[in-house]
Amino acid sequence: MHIDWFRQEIVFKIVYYGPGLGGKTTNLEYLHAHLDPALRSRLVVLKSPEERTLYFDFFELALGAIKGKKPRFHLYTIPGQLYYASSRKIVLRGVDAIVFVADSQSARRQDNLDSLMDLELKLIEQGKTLAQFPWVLQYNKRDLTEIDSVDEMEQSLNFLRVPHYEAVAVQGLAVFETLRGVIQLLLNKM
Ligand SMILES: Nc1nc2c(ncn2[C@@H]2O[C@H](COP(=O)(O)OP(=O)(O)OP(=O)(O)O)[C@@H](O)[C@H]2O)c(=O)[nH]1
Ligand SMILES: [Mg+2]
Repeated sequence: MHIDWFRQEIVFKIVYYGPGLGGKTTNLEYLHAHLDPALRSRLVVLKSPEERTLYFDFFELALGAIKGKKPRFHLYTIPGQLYYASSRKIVLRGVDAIVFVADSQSARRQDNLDSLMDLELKLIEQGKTLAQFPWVLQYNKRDLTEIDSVDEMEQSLNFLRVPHYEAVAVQGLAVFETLRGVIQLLLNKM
């Protein structure tokens, strides 16, 4: 979080984290397409020809007012592919809250865990830890057939009992709920 004194604004950074192809960019694209254009900036999407995030995606969302200051939320995604570790580290710098987008497909179980571990290690480098940080879990791709049950995903990933959302990001299901949930946690923590 930082305060922009000139613009009288509080700026929060929310990062969508998770394994490659889990649906992070899809979440941001859906939010951006369905928000009032007056409340949001242009969407910056940096994709490879194969539609994979190269560096990050980003847009800014403006909401209400807190004690005379206008909160701005900077929403970012990270590139999930393994070899973009340095981009992930840079995007995660100064993060205030996280949406972890897990891929519900059973074949991705280990990738979800690896990504969550990678996130924890990067937070520790910043002197933070998941146990004391506002974050939520999104179990995405609930529309597919070869998926783990929500109970199984809870057992595997939600050892800290954070709020979780069952989503189908391509259809926009639970995409706004997830964002509302993480903003709520973040503001409660303030
Ligand atoms: N069936 C299904 N497909 C989805 C869902 N959400 C996203 N997808 C698809 O999954 C693929 C990957 O989605 P992205 O949003 O690009 O994934 P990402 O997490 O940004 O991936 P990286 O940028 O590589 O880290 C795309 O083809 C999406 O259309 C979902 O809920 N259900
Ligand atoms: Mg992406």
